[in-house]
Amino acid sequence: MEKIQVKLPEGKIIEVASGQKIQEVASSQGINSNVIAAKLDGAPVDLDRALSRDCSLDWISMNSPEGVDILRHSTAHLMAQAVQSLFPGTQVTIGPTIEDGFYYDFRREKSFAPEEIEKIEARMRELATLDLKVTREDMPREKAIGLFRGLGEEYKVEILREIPEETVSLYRQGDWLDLCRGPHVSSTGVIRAFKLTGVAGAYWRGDEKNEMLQRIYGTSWPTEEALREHLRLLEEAKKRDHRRLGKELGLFMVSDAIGPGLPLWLPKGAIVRSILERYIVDLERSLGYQHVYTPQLARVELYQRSGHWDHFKDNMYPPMLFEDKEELVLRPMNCPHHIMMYQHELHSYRDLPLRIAELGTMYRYERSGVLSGLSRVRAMTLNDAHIFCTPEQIQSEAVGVLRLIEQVYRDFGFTDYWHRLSLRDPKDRAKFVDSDAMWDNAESCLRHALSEVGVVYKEALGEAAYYGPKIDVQLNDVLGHGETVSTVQLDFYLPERFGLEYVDTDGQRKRPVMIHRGVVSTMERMMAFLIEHYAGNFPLWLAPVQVKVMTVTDQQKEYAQKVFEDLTRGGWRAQLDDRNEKLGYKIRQVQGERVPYAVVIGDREVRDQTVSPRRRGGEQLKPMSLKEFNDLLRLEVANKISHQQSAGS
Ligand code: TSB
Ligand code: ZN
Repeated sequence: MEKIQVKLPEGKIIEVASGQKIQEVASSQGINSNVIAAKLDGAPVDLDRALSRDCSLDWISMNSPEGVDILRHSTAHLMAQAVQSLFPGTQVTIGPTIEDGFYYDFRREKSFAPEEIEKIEARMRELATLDLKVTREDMPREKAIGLFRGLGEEYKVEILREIPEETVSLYRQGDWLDLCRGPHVSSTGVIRAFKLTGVAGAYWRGDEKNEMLQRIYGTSWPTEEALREHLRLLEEAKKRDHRRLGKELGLFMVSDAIGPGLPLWLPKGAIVRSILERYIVDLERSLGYQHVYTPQLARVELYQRSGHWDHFKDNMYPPMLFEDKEELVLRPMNCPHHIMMYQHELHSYRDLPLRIAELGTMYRYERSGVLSGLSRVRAMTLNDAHIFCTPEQIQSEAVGVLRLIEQVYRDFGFTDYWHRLSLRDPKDRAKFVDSDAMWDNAESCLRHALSEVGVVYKEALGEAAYYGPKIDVQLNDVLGHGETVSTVQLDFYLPERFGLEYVDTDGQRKRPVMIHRGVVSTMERMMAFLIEHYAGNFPLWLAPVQVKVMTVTDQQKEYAQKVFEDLTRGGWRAQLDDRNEKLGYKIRQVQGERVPYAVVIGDREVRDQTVSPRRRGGEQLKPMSLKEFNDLLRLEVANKISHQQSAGS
């Protein structure tokens, strides 16, 4: 029998008979049961694959990101099998994996009722218990088209028609089969810990002109414990969801009449935003930033010159033509406006670094599918700044921004974040401007800045801005998914495009460098994040309403009114609840509104001219004078203290 050589992950080379399956190699090597697929010369394949030539093997464990993805993909198949066995006539379309799970879109007139979802899940468990073998079969495309047509699967036929390859692969388990590239688990018994998590309508190919399909979402994990923990976090994320809390707490709204991605800030949300804005503007001014105002429109030529038109057009609203000659666009970024301001006068090295900052409102055309509450919108205001500096100043300026970010995160109490060095994809010459030397230089400057601050970072190819590499600070949400909040971007390109100059010490004209940076991100994204981070329990310094004064009975109305007025005059955001309602009811309401302090005025407080504050979490403080209460509030604001969250939330 012919022998072949197989190189194992640790470098060991073994000889096996040609035709041996990877599964057999794995067992002979005592590989543990968490391995659910393998890499054959780097390409992921099923364990059932037979080896026919010298090769190298690598194991894919269920606990690795790649492995869990395969597991989820196989679980999507299991779900489709269950659906088709329970509801004959339902057609399958596509069923990809997504972050933390998978979905499958089905063609069925009716949407799936909750009882039906339960049934599907139960059927999946039965099919998993049967431990059906999952096998792959390669087939000429034409034959596969005939096969699926015979099964009445029109969508698969349509998909197959668009596949360029002459041979396609099918996966079978029991009497069910699907068109799929794989790889998959070797048998359905491997799938143990899963749950169906939701249903939604979805258009075929995501196009609203097409028919509506029924999408079922699910999740799948290597162990029961991992599944349980994920479901717990999902619950927590749901409770904190800024779209739900934003509505419940009256912070912001979206209106269909205005349009998706164009949020409206309600009075309470507007208070939080204005505090946020004042906070960052004051901090930046103290660090030498100069805040400016510039318009949200500009001639389209400005963005042609900056390169946005070539590299960022997909995210820009089309120009508006006025009087047949003047074409204006809504700006997608603020940089060109600040560049014009820099060019307004001749600068010398003494002016640098020049830090031009703005709460700059800008507009981006984001596809409707990616819009989400406040965290991804189409109209937004960025805590933006462009630092114009000499090449020698790059590192200290970048370090300064990284330190500012750390300070801001400390003030907000953010601890779960990480740095990402976002680099271009050198193969993508369209998305990123084309100059190897420039990119290499900029990249090394950012690495130096990161190492000076001493932060560890991950690198991400293809995540750079078109004009240069950046350091993005990713804040994790409850589910551990990071989203870019702060960013520090190094740019040699725009100064070149606009021919920027400064006069150096030797009298020579030189080219400055630009650092684009955002610290608190857009007000929109930051607000979304803050709501979820605090679960709606804003610390005192940010809370839209800080103190609610409430009476027990009408007897205390007069004194309560005085306390309320004193607090308001003292600059506190206070409300008065002197309605003739039960105290328990009023307290429940103030807890629901997540107001940090409730001040209940009873007969004793009237008699002693005191207040008895009660913290959001339920902690009752001793009676104190109004002055003492003021001092306590002032200290809490000064230290940006965040007390525990309310008991019931
Ligand atoms: C920092 N020109 C630079 C600026 O000078 C710039 O615009 N960079 S950006 O494109 O990365 O955007 C800055 C930040 O805005 C991002 O890091 C992100 O936090 C936030 N942001 C981007 N797009 C959106 C959006 N659609 N909705 C909400 N916030 C967004
Ligand atoms: Zn910029």
